[in-house]
Amino acid sequence: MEQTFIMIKPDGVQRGLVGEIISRFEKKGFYLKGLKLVSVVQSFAEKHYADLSSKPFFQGLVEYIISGPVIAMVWEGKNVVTTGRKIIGATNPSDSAPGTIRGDFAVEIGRNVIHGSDSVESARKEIALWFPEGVAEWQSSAHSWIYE
Ligand code: RTP
Repeated sequence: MEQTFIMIKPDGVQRGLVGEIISRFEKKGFYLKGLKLVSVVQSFAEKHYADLSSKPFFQGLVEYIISGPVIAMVWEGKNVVTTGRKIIGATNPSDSAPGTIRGDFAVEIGRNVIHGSDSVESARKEIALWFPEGVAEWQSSAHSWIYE
């Protein structure tokens, strides 16, 4: 099944939103396959956001990501990349619908609480970058109650 990389950014950790965010993905019917608290160093943040290195906000983005620990996660499920982005909401919290994580908990684009892979291909790359040790293999006993 499809997997995605989800990161709760430093503001989400500092504001105590970790449980709330995990709960939303769990209740939806996705499976947690990897989870760790990480203090990101600058070179690693630059690697994760390499595609944005030419953007004017790049330096501020890197400083934000290394400003405190983050929660790195791998979630698995049907269409989890696209649906995960819907659960997260639009990049700019001013445009995120109420009911989404950013719509409910964020105001500023530079403090938007959470990251989610934007495609199956970037999910594959991000999972390899953040979880070189691999992720857990397990099957939920509720599987047949969630998936037909
Ligand atoms: P993410 O990678 O964090 O899930 O966000 P995204 O795909 O929705 O947005 P992306 O364009 O990849 O931007 C990555 C993160 O950079 C910050 N950003 N700041 N000041 C700005 O104009 C600006 N634009 C983007 C946001 O924290 C965004 O999530």
